[in-house]
Amino acid sequence: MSGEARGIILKGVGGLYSVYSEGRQYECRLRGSIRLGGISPVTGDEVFLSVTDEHAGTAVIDRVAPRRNSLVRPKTANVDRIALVIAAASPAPDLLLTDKLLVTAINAGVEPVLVINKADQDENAARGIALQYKEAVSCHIISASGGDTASMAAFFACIDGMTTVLAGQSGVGKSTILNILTDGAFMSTGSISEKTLRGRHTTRHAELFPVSGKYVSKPSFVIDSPGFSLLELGGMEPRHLPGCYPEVYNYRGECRFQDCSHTGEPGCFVTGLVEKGLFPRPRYERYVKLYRELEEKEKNRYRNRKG
Ligand SMILES: Nc1nc2c(ncn2[C@@H]2O[C@H](COP(=O)(O)OP(=O)(O)OP(=O)(O)O)[C@@H](O)[C@H]2O)c(=O)[nH]1
Ligand SMILES: [Mg+2]
Ligand SMILES: [Zn+2]
Repeated sequence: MSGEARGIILKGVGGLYSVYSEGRQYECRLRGSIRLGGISPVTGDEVFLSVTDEHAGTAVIDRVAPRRNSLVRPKTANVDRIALVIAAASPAPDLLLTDKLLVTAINAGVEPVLVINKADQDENAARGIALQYKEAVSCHIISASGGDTASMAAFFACIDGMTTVLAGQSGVGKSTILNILTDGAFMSTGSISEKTLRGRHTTRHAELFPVSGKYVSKPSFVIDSPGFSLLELGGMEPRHLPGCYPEVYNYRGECRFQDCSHTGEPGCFVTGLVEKGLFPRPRYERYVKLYRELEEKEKNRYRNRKG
């Protein structure tokens, strides 16, 4: 290979990037100029590289191609889908975190799917969660450790031909899902996870894997990512929140006030839906909570600017 080649970042750890390009993997560093420019490539980024040693498989990343989209958490770029994975019962599902992840996905233009894993723990709880999100996102109830099922096949069919990032709390089964999709090829290498003191494997870095085999018919990629339990909605303005709730923006224009925040104004169509039991109350209450949080943050930003 000579001149500049195109590749995709599989993972980046401590300034060293693994890049897949033209059928092989290169270990790369960044050219100083990008480092200085403040752009740090992330998993899923398309990059241009110059090979420094073909035999050793080393190269330098010259620049990062413009991104189609990017997510702050998990830190990735150019993904088609984000699969938000939660467990039916354990670890206890954090639905506020799930809501925030949905908001960030929709805001970034990435299509979310909700995967409720570990249905074997509590099938009823899984169904109850799915009901809350019925109008918000497509939902799959699976049991990754329970083998081949129709629901698993339905989930895999919706990520066929896509680049999908698996995201969610630690221990919900993201790596287990990746492992099924890759026939165990990656888990066994131990490269993606580390054993914790309690003997569990926990993922340390976002890493992209090609997927092929019986579950997908087209070239597909999956990014496994470390679990997390905290997420900030960043500098989002409260007025942008309704646009990130399908069950709210599907009814835009129906409220008495055009700029209705749907948090208690008179003549609000959305709260009417809640009263009639058509918008699940717990999800609506979390919406109001997030709205108030964003309002508070906006006030603080304003105060800081003034002071
Ligand atoms: N009961 C049950 N356990 C499961 C299921 N899927 C995965 N597990 C178990 O849940 C534990 C955690 O699974 P992982 O795949 O490592 O979870 P993870 O989301 O990758 O966790 P992090 O890497 O820490 O973010 C493992 O012991 C799995 O065997 C399931 O469907 N049912
Ligand atoms: Mg993992
Ligand atoms: Zn309203």
